[in-house]
Amino acid sequence: MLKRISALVLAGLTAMSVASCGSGGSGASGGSGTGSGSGSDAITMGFSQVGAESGWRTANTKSVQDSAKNAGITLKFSDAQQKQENQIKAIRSYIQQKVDIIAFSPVVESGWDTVLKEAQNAKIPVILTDRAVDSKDTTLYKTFLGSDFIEEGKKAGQWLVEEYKDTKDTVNIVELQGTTGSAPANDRKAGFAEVIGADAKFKVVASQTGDFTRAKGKEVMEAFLKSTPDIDVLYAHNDDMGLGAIEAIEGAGKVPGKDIKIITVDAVKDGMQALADGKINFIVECSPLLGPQLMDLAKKVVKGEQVPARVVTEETTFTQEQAKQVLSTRQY
Ligand code: GYE
Repeated sequence: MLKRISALVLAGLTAMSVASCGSGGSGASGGSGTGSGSGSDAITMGFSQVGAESGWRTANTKSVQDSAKNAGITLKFSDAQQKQENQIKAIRSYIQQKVDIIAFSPVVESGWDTVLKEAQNAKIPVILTDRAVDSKDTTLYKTFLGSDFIEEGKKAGQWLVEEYKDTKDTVNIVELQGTTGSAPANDRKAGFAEVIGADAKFKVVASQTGDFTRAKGKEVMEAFLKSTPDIDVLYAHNDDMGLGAIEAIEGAGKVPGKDIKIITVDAVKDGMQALADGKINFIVECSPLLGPQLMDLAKKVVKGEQVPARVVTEETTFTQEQAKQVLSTRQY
């Protein structure tokens, strides 16, 4: 399977220089002795991860850690356990430690301006990875590397439209949303709604967060099954919630993939296995392997080179047949 990364260059936005973080060392590395030595190439990155909520996240963490090692970048890593306050604390501590660059995957979209301003005032550049922020001031970060989540939601919707093209009957859909306020939850919902909204037969009869976890996906699906008769389709914003929901569906004596059709996002191994087994019907891919690009971008930013304001990961989709073919070579 091809996995290509395409860079969309938005001219002009990234022209700001990062004079203080480069090789000069005057003032930037203070006296803390974080490997500044000759001062030139050693880069220390502070990375604040969302948490360990899903298979996707585990693969993403590994990708970041492995790539830092391969790129010779010293990584200070912290896990925020899906809490914004923990991420803000981590970023502040990275500022205090005078790292060369900060990268983070913001758990939710809003509420970052103050801490990003603090980093900017300290002249420490920031890269957003995986998830976006909704800050109006785009000079607060150098670039955003990650998927187009609206597009992912649209792909999920398009499959559904095609699958039900020959019926005029109402299609009752339940939705398991990702973490409330997160970019992937907001955008996967919006992209999906836009596509299915063109035909009134598609009805989202229940929609609730399952926080991107298996346990919550199961719990919420159990509640849906009790409160909502005649569910035709489940749209889960990630594989893990879908896998939890499958347990709930089987527990209720129904057959996942048949009695209730299931669409998920991510395409991690466990999800692909369930797709190949016929329990999931369609998966929209979202690649967690962002580490190598992140390290490349970080090196350029620290050198003061221009980088694209947005780097979009290119992704595909999988049917049950396609899952059977690629399962054995799946990396995550
Ligand atoms: O889809 C989900 C994870 O932000 C793209 O977060 C990521 C999402 C991913 O927990 O499984």
